[in-house]
Amino acid sequence: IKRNAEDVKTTREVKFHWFPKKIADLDKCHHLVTKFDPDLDQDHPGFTDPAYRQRRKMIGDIAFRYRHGQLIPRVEYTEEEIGTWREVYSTLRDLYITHACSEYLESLCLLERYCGYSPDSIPQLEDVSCFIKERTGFLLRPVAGLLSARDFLASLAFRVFQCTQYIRHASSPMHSPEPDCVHELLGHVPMLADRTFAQFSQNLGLASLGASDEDIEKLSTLYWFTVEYGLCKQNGEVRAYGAGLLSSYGELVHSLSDEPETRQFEPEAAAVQPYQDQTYQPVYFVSESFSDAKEKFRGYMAGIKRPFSVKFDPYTSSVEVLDSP
Ligand code: HBI
Ligand code: FE
Repeated sequence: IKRNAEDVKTTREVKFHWFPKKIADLDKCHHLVTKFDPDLDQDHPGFTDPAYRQRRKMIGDIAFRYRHGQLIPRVEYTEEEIGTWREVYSTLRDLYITHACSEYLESLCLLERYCGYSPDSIPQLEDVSCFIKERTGFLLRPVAGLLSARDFLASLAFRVFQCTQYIRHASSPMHSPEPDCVHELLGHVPMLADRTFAQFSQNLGLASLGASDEDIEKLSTLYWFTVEYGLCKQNGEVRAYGAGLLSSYGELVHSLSDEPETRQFEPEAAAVQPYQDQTYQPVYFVSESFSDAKEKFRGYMAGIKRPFSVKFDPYTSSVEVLDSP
């Protein structure tokens, strides 16, 4: 039987969290977490810089006004902002050759050739969104800061990646406590242009729709150890594919040194592994390949209980909610 999720209440009164059913519903998935916000986090490099905070707010307002289907407004970045981008880009670019996985390197070359990626300008979200749409169907939409895990994961179900548009503080080009456009554009975007990785990301998102708070916590931890800090094997070597690694010089070097512990990727273990959001990870999970990670996740998913199942309809970019058999 097909029905609206609002109607899904059995005699046992199974309740579950609201979730978006169609891509335009993502306009309602905008709940921010203030943990690393420069207005509140005293350790944020921009905390004592009112001009930075105002600029970040101005760029964030674009995201608050944005509605699905609109063009993403362009930002005219300042010389100082472009300087920050240039410094990170040129430093990381050299390291990618030896540290990034082949899927990442391939996409980055395409982004450089066809999408204006270079040390000299910060790519515009609208242009990048058009590019990855053609590769994997993923779209970008602007977001004003760190989003709640539930809202963030829900957008992945619709092949939408919520992307910050402001850049980190100039005093700290190699690190940002919160996501910024360097992290999104250099960390996430090249991977979202890979078909298998895109499918894996969407599956994580679909698993999150209407999930319990405990399951959201597990999926978000899984996301952390794969999409953000994942390593994978390639031609007998270990390479990085996680966006948190590919956008941080220090941790990218650390992750492939012999300092941290590495374990074979198992979703059951990665979903409950305690993680670090203040310093480098002491443990990383290594996947055999993206297909292998995707298959293992499929197995893990089968164990997540929901009183319904969801099916994505790519023609309408909406989810059908179905009774569990
Ligand atoms: N919000 N803007 C933004 N960018 C992210 O990468 C992000 C997020 N919220 C949560 C999140 N990532 C993950 O750590 C998981 O909790 C899903
Ligand atoms: Fe991220």
